[in-house]
Amino acid sequence: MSRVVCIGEGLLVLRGYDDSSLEHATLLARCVGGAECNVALALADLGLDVSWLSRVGEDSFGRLLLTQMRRGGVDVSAVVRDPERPTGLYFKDRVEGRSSMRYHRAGSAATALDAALIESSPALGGVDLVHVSGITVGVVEDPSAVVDALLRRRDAEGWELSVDLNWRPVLWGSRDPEPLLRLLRGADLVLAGADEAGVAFGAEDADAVVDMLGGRPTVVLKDDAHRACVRRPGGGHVEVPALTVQVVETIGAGDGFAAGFLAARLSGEPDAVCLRMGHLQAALTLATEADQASAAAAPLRALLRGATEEVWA
Ligand code: KDG
Repeated sequence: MSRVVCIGEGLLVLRGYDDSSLEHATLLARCVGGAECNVALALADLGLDVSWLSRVGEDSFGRLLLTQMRRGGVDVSAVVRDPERPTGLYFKDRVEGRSSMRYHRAGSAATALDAALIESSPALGGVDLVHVSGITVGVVEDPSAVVDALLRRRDAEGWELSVDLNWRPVLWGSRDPEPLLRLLRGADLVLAGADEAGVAFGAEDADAVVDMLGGRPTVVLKDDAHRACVRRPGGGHVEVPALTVQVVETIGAGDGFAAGFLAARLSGEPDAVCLRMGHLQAALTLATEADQASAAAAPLRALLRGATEEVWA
C-alpha cells in the first residue's frame, strides 16, 4: 500500500447549522478543514496509508482535530502539540447560497511549522509521496526555510513531492510569493486551477503555466466547469472533460480532486483515469456542506469504471 504524508494546517470549521448564514444561525455545526487535512482524509478513505504532519494547539480545538483525523483513518502521531499557541479556525458563512471564509489563524500553532520539523520528522522517512499546498507556505513564519527543507529532504529521501497551488490572496498581502514559486518549480507534481494560476502568477493558459514552472513538474490544470488536463515535462498532454454536478457547496472540492488524482496515480493508473478519479472525488465534495466527503472506495471505483468508459469513448 502506498504511504503518503500531508503537511499543512488543520483548521476547525464553524458554520451555521442547517446551512443558515452566521447572522441568522442560532446553532453552529463544526467540521474539519484545512486543505491538507481534506486531502489526507480523502486519501485514507480511498485506502491509502496516510499521515498528517502539522502543529496544533494544546487546546480543545486541537484535540478535536486530532480525534477527527484519527477517526478518519489518518495517522496523527507526527503532529506536534503546542501549549503556547492556539489551533487555527475559520468561520464559513453562507449568504444567498454562496460561502465565504473568515480565518482566525494569525499566530496559530501551525504558523510555527518550521524547517527543523521537516528535517527531523520520522514521518517523512520511507514514504512514497508528500503532499503540501501553497497555503502551508503562505501561513508559516519562515516560508523560505520551510521550502528549502522540503526540497532538500525530498532529494535525500527520493519521495515524490506534490504541491497544490491553492492560492489564497489573503495570506500573501505584502508577502513575497517567491518561496512558493520555488516550491512549485522544484515539485514533481503541481496541481492548479487555471484561474488561480492566472491571478497568482499572471499565467494565462496551460502553456504559460508550464513555462512558468520551468519544466520539472508534471502539471495538472483544472478549468473548473470545463476540463482538466495533465501536462508531462516531456510534452505529453491528456485532457478530460469535467463532469456535470449538482453543487451544494464548493469549498474543499479542489482538495477532493487532488486526493482522487493522487490515489489513482499512486495505483499506477493512466493520466486520463487519474483526472477522472479527481473529478469523481471532487464531485463527492461538491455534494456536501463539509470540506471533505467520504465514499467507500469500492463504490467510487465502480463509478470510475463507468466514467472511464466515457473518458475513453
Ligand atoms: O481547500 C479548502 C480549504 O480552503 C479549507 O478547508 C480551509 O485550508 C483552508 C484554507 O486555508 O483556505
